[in-house]
Amino acid sequence: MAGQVHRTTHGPVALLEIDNPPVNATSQAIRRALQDALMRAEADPEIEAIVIAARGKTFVAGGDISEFGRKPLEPHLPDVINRVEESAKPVVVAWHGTALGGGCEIGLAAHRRIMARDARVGLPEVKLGLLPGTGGTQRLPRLVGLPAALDLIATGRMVDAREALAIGLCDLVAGDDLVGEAIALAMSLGGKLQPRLSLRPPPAPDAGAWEAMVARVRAQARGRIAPLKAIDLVAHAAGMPFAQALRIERQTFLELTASEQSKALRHLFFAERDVRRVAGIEGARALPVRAVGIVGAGTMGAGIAMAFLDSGYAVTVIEREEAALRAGAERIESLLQRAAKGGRIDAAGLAERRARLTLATELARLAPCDLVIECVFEDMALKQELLGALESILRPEAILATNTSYLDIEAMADGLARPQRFLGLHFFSPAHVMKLMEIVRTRRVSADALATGLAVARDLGKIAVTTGVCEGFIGNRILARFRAECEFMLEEGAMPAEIDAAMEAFGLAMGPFAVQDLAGLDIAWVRRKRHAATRDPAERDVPIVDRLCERGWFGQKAGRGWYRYAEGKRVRDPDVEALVRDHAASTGRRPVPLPAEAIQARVLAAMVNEGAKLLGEGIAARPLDIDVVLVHGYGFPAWRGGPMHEADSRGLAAVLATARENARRDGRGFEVAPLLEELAASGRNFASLNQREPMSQP
Ligand code: 3H9
Repeated sequence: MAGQVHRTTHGPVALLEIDNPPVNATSQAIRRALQDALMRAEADPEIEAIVIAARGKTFVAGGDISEFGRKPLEPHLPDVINRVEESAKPVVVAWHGTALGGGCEIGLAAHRRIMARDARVGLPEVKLGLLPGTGGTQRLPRLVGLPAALDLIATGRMVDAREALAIGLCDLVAGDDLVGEAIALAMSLGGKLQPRLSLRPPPAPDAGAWEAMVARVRAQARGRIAPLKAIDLVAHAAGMPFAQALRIERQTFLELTASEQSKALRHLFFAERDVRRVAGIEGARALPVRAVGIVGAGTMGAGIAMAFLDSGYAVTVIEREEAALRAGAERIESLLQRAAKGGRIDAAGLAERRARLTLATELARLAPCDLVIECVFEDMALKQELLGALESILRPEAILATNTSYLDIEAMADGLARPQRFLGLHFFSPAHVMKLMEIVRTRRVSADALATGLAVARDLGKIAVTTGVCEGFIGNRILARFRAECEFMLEEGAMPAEIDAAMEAFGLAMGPFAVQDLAGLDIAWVRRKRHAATRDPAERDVPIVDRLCERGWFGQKAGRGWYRYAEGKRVRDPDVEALVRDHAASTGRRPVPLPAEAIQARVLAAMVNEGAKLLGEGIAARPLDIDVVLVHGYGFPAWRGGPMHEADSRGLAAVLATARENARRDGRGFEVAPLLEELAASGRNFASLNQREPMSQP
């Protein structure tokens, strides 16, 4: 990134506008240009005050992430930012768009901050495994107090103009003319030397407020280093000279940029954006989508309807029977009510969403839709019949999609007259909350239809990963291996609680058995029974879950499953553990001790091996696609960057060794992926397959 700083003069005020598309990151060129412009303005006798603003859609969104981890280049941002504060002439910063990280810190060093009404400001470094490195941890507490500063720094959340004004983070919220008002504010300071924030002590916190915030941050850190370090740094603001604390902050920032956690989170940051680059859609044109139809108003259909309503689409929801339609309408209404109660939408937003929603029982009502998604029961014949009927109703250019999780989408496409307009849009439940979507690319789908799917996903604020067709696509296929590996360990001496504890220590929010209890074991049981006849007898299968289901132990809703549940707490169940032990003994396997690291390594190797197969089969285009799916759809810890990144950082030789042991022990389905062998043998890693070109985005 290059970039420049434009200077214009408005009476006695120099307006410095940072210009470095797309997000005005403080690249080396920007740092140098800003430093020069500040020095010149200070030296200019005609100038009494300075305004720093930015061109384009946002103020500075932070340091240039692509520079992190390399040798820092001069001038360093802390020096430029100190120069702002030390300026003999008042400096006003005008925030618009998203003033983040270094962009927020430039503002903190300025003598006044003015903000556009719709702007947001924050220090999101923690989301990259970092902390503010240019005074943010020291100046913010002096402005808003220690607990509020720790909250913002440790969560990385952005605040809007209203909140920023309320907590003292900005001095003024502008009307329609941000820059004009910033200039007027600068003029009003009369060229007088302004007090420096760094010389002001932070306000003393209310009793207990700091301790309460520290406790919250510790509880939410769950394996992440940066939030814990934030506690120490922010605390320094109260008890240490500014310059000394600033040196520690900088040192911490540099250490964190070199940490595995930050490398993983930065990998993920770019991966989340790279998934939009998809091969084969060069020159494709996305169909403009305004009206969306959804067939099936169960949990999934209702959630999808809500997602589209939230993003401004006209939504028509169809159910065959009146009773089912009423139930679906209630589901959507309760989602709307919940959003309103939680303050996410106001009364006008609620009314306006309701007005955009149509509920009907006749498929013909979908005729004007640009996109129709079927979310009916997972039954191939039912879906095929429905898709055929839809095709005869819709305009030829409209896009038809299925939300199936497991069924063969190619077989669905076979029955269609226009398979090129048909694709899979696999939402995750709850669909209006979960960020991830898998866009399933059939053999015959057109580039335009694919581009439409990607564009719609982006508009919904989703992170969409393109996948080929196979049972389970990327996510559920890996999940199946992950779960199977966990169940195998039950036959080898580990208890559900031990496996869950190991995986929670690895960073999953919930272990696999606790998750099954939450989701309900009965659904998986129905599937198991359906597949029983066709299951490959050579495949290793652990039937313990059948024993639980036969007893009605369907999980949390039944009060017991893999665990017992009493008063909302999960506790180990001696009956289940006896069942596990009996079954393990019946297999004739000798129990082996399975320490947490061994459990984690086996599970990771199973996931990575399956990921390598998906890559080899061309189902997943790049390792980064797999990482994004697992992190955003399956709770894989973001700070490990996803399974493929984690494999790279552990070293593929070690992962391969475990995958070989898995293959030897677990047999069919766990054969070592040729790609994993190949990469390890040639000393390469998965990152080497994450080429960014020649991919394009719609
Ligand atoms: C920091 O500031 C540390 C300091 O304390 C100390 C420094 C010494 N750098 O997300 P989008 C690219 S840490 C480089 O699609 P949106 C992005 O990759 C930083 N590149 O747009 C993408 O490229 P491409 C703290 C960046 O409108 C393009 O810009 N700041 C950076 O949906 C558009 O991005 C953050 O953590 C960057 N900082 O969202 C903010 N930011 O088109 C990180 C973006 O080639 N950024 N790019 O794929 C964001 O949260 C969002 O990008 C933002 C815009 C909300 C700004």
